This record gives sequence, structure tokens and C-alpha cells, in this order.
Amino acid sequence: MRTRVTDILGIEKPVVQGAMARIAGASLAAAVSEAGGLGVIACGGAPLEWVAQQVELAREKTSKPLGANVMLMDPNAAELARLLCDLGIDVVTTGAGSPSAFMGMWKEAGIKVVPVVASAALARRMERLGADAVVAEGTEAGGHVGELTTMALIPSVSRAVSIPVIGAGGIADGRGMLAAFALGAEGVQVGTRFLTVSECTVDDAYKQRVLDAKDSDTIVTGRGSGHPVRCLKNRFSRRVRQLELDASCADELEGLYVGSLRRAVEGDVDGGSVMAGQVAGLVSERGSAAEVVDRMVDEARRLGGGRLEALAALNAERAQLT
Ligand code: TUI
Repeated sequence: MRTRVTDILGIEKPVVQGAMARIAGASLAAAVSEAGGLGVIACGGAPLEWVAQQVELAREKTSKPLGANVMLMDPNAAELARLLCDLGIDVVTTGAGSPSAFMGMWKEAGIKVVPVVASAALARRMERLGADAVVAEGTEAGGHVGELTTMALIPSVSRAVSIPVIGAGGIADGRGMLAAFALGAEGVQVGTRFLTVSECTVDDAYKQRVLDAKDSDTIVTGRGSGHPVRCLKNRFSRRVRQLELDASCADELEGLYVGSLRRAVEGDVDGGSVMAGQVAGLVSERGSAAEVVDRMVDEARRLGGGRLEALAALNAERAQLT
């Protein structure tokens, strides 16, 4: 299936795997790329040696394009930005900030750059700096989130820029994919739906929590501190929300946050931050990465009466239908 997103990224299906920090390594990323989507190694919170090792491992598993994600709040973001040039990664996605400082370096290295944005203003800035596409990620997503919903954000970003928009946040199946295309997207980014696939190496207790979740089971922690993170309701997130109401608890709150994602990823799903999007309530199967990619595209195609590519072509022209 061709859209500007597949053409620019050199992939076969316009499905990008969301970078899930401490979760998405070589195993998941290579499986998604091998299935024809874009697999993305999440570098957030990881040492540089781990990143180099995962890129090498993924390259052994697939010769198809491969992405890496830079979490811009990471203290080692600048070193990582340079390392990804040396490793010859095909695509960089970024999150939780503006990658302005690194854009020139990446473009010079021939890397396709796809910043995740949560507003039209940042999307416009990224286009001016040479971004190849943007991911418009709504607040339904898991992990670090912005304020706007996917429903409001995709059309707003689509109107603001000419480069392709990849919709994200709340997309877990073909219906979500078709909806994103109806709103102006030419590709989708999917995170939560990949959490439960066989190639995802997160602890099984984490997968089970996602499978068991219902639609209202996520919550956003850290809104007050400026680091809003969507995760599943559990002992950890309920305690955080409680402490957030009381300014005198700042120290206890900070202590609770330290290592919270690592704890969850390693299986402490009551005491850690089980990051997941609102669509956790829609995820009720495990399967493989290839099944997720194939089914999503097939379902969106069927639901759209086979006109998914035509919709993407209209979006590429920013066609006004009124
Ligand atoms: O980055 C994400 N999601 C993430 S990163 C992450 S790692 C982490 N680990 C432990 C604790 C907390 C986080 C987990 N989830 N998504 C991409 C994303 N970026 N969503 C929203 C944004 C965003 C928001 C505001 C991007 C830019 C922005 O404004 C920047 C500016 O300067 O205007």
C-alpha cells in the first residue's frame, strides 16, 4: 500500500510502531519493520551502548528500514543524536519536546526525521526546519502526552503543514486507522496495540494488565509538574494522584517516580508506572507484530471500501472537500 509516508520512509505499509521507552528494543522493532511497517527502537532512558547493541541486533533480523526514537527530556539526548548518525539509522522520531537543535545534523546524515508533535505550532516549526513528516499524537496515547485529542489534533496539524501527517493516539485497529485517514493522516503510529504481541519483551504481567484493561482504566499522572504521563490505574498511579493534591508531599512524590517505568516493565505492575493508551481497553489479543500490521491495514481498507490510498492521496493534496 502506497502513501507519501511509505514512499518517504521506504516502507510497504503506513504503520509506524510507537517508541515505548524501556520496552521497544530490537525484537519488536525488527518484527514490525520485517512486516512492512516501520519498527522504532525506543532509546528513552537507555545507555548509549544498549542503543548501539539493539540497532546491531535489529539489523541482523531485518534489512528493511529501521527507526530510533530520541526522548528529548533525556539527559543524554545530544550524545544519542550523534550516535544515531554514526549508526546509520534510517529514521529518527522524537518525543516530549522540540528537536530543533538536532535537525540539521540528522538531515545532513541523510536520516529521515519525523518529530512527534502535540500542536500545530510545533508542526509548523518542524516543517520549516526540514522535517520529512510529523506524528500528530493526541492525548489518548500512552506515556508522555499533550492536551489535544487526536480528533482535534490531526486536522489541525494537517491544515498547518504540507508534509505528511502520521496520526497517533487512540489507534489500535483498522477503524482507528481509517478514522485517522479521514481526518487528514497519510499514516498511523501505533504503540499500545504492540505491547501484547509475542515479539514485545515487556514482562507478561504488564501484557496481562493491558489485556485486562477496560476503556476507563487509564489515568494521567504528573499534569501539575509539567510531565503528564498516561498509564493504567493501579496502586502507583492512584498514590501519585493523591500526593499531587498535597504540596507538602513533593519529596515522597519524587521518590515514587524514580524508576517507576523500569519497575513496571520488569513486572511490578502495582508499584510501577504501566504506561498505556486509552485503547488498552480495545486490546484483547496477543498475536504477532505482523498480524497487527496486516490486519490493521486490511481492516481499514475493507471499512473504507478499498479507498484508503485514494483518501491518503487527497490528504497529500490537502484537498478541500467543501
Ligand atoms: O514522547 C512521548 N511519549 C513518551 S516518552 C516517554 S519516556 C518517559 N519515561 C519515564 C517518565 C516519563 C517519560 C514515555 N512516553 N510521546 C511523544 C509526544 N511528544 N507526545 C507529546 C509530545 C510533545 C509534547 C509537547 C512534543 C512536544 C511538545 O512541545 C515541545 C515544544 O517545545 O513546544
